[in-house]
Amino acid sequence: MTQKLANYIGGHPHAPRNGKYLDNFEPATGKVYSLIPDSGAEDIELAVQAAKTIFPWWSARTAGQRSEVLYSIANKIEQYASELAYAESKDQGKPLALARELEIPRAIHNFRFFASEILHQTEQAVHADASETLNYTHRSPLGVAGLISPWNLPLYLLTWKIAPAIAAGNTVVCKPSELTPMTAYMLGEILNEAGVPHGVVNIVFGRGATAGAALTANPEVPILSFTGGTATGRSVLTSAVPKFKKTSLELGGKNAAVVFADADVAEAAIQLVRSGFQNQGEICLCNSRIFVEEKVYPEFVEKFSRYASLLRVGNPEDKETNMGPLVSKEHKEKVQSYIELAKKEGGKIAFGGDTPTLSDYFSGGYFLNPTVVTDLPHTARCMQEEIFGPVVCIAPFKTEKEAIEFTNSTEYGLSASLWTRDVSRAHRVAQALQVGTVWVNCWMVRDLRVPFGGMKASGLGREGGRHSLEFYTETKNICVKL
Ligand code: TXE
Repeated sequence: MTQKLANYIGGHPHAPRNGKYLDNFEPATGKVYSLIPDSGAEDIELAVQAAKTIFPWWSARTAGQRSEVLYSIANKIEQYASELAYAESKDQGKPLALARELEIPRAIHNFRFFASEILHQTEQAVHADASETLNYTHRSPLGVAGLISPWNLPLYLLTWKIAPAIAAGNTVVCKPSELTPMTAYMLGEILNEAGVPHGVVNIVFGRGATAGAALTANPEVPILSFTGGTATGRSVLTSAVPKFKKTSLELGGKNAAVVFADADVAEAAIQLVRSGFQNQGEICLCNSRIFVEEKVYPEFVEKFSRYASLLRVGNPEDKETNMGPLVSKEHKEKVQSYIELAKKEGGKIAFGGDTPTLSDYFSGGYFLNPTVVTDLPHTARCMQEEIFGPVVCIAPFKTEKEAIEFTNSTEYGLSASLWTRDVSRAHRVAQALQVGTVWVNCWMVRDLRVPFGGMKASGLGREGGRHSLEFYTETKNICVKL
């Protein structure tokens, strides 16, 4: 009997009102292994009402009381970490080891971080001249927050939204990606075991165009936090604008790495193979373009291609596996179409570009080998458009000015990494890059205390630390005559 998931509304499982379900495929085999609610506007409305009903009570809890609930959620996720990691790997395709090392620990950290952060919030106060008046800020939650998350890091990114939103005193309606529902479904039961009051968190499954669009349009949802593709981000913002909804968008990227000749070329190649192919290249922060100073270009391409060829593609449960399948048949076909385009654009396939040979059990899976493309101009479509898969394009540059120009040449501005031993150049180039995050001689070092988000077509707003708590609250100024 195929497992049927349910929406989690008001602390209880709910079947979709329309009785419809979507097939949920296992990426490693291509087989249907569960069914998810194909929810509509009425399911979203039910969830919004549950969240609205308890909002007055939840928002009246003290920061200390809300902090305790978040710590309890973190502890419960930790208790089920192994089951969640297995579910995540089966549902999204990422290696089980990666789910255990990255995905689940970050979900736990999200709740523990904001459980603490909420206790250290301060307001601003200003005494006017001659102390005749006192101005001070007062922050309050907005109400029901609509949280929409993508399929690549399902639990990590969903909890990155839930934790600050409820810490700040809001209640939430979540719409996870229909491609990877499993860990969000398990989260519902975990929240009940953690003692989260019913209605504070609600989770509705379904497609973006129906359930997602109903959530962004719902008049009783004044704040939206969205993570996903840039095109979808435009639809979300279009829906939010007429009602002036406070909106945070974390969108796509086409992140570049810049390797100068004075860098540790071998170390840069090792780190950039991780950065290009981790989670099958399905992390918005992956470096999918690498610009290398001409002097060391041949050496870098040789090392990078060799290291990429050592990656093990296969069974996500195998602890030796470095890359599992892509998330869906459609996504694999999209990535393959870009590999064909790269060849048409004059690129050379330095490694990969094909599918691995695996046992019959995985014959229906969405596997692709890591692919390295060289010699494309920075203006090529494969160098400009987000592929969001295991495809990395490498090209040479002559000057620092050219490296900056190439990096800034796309519509995106999410992140970049710089590899050089010249400290002044590191700071100078980092400040010239039009991206929200720059890593120097490292990648994906995340600290929740700093602002996170993209520029240009990569997003709107910043979340992280106090930036998240500011986003999930309204700030008023009160002026009192003394
Ligand atoms: O996005 P989609 P995906 C980006 C990544 C890639 C994409 C992958 O770069 O481009 O996300 O995720 C719902 N109204 N980032 O393919 O299709 C949909 O159901 C309301 C960037 O999932 O945009 C899903 O739940 N909702 C990021 C969610 O939106 C709608 C980190 C995302 O779906 C909707 C991770 C609609 N009209 C991935 N249409 C970052 N910058 O941090 C779809 N959805």
